[in-house]
Amino acid sequence: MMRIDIIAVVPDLLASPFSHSILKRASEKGLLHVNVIDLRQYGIGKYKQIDDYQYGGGAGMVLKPEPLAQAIRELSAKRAYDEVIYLTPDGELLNQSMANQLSLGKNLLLICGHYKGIDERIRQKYVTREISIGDYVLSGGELAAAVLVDAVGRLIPGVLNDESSALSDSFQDNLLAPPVYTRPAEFEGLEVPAILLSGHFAEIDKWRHAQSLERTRERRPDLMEED
Ligand code: 6GU
Repeated sequence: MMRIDIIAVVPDLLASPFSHSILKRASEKGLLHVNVIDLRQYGIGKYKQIDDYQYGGGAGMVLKPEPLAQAIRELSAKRAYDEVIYLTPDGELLNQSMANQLSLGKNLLLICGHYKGIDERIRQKYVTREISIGDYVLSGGELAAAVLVDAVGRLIPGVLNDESSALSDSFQDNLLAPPVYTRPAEFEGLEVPAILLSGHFAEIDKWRHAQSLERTRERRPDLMEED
């Protein structure tokens, strides 16, 4: 059983993503447990303050260190985390090999920022890893956390029905997936490639691999130069 705790500013954004499809099955099978913590419950004073103006001036609020530290300490007292991950656009870019690696862990703690981010000292003292899901800016880390949990959760052994299914994903071997077809054999004048109807499975494997290479060369040549 893998456990993922998520500290969120807008926990409602994480209400539904893990209750459908593959991640729902993962939780029903007891393979993944996702627990969302509302940072507000660690807020300071009568108004449960969690953010504040930034020193030095400038627009945008920053998440105060005390509520985050309190939440992280309380959670860390209950279990040891493999990683404390801060979701941030200036983090390491998420890719399939990171997802593979994270899926081997037991407990993960994810921290979602908001506004201008979190006080730098939380990053220094508590965060072990910083991850971005792409070169664009989201309003908060929650949707990025949902993406990370989906990418990691489906890789937990036993989650996918057909164990080989993750192996044929795009990126699993740094190649994009080949095109796929289902019935009918002819649709709006377009036919399914004859090789797929041939029953020659060795030939079909070769065709698919060639299609993967061609697609990757055309669309993502950068993948072919990696590692
Ligand atoms: Cl992890 N957070 C936010 N706020 N924006 C992002 C991101 C994360 N990754 C890409 N854009």
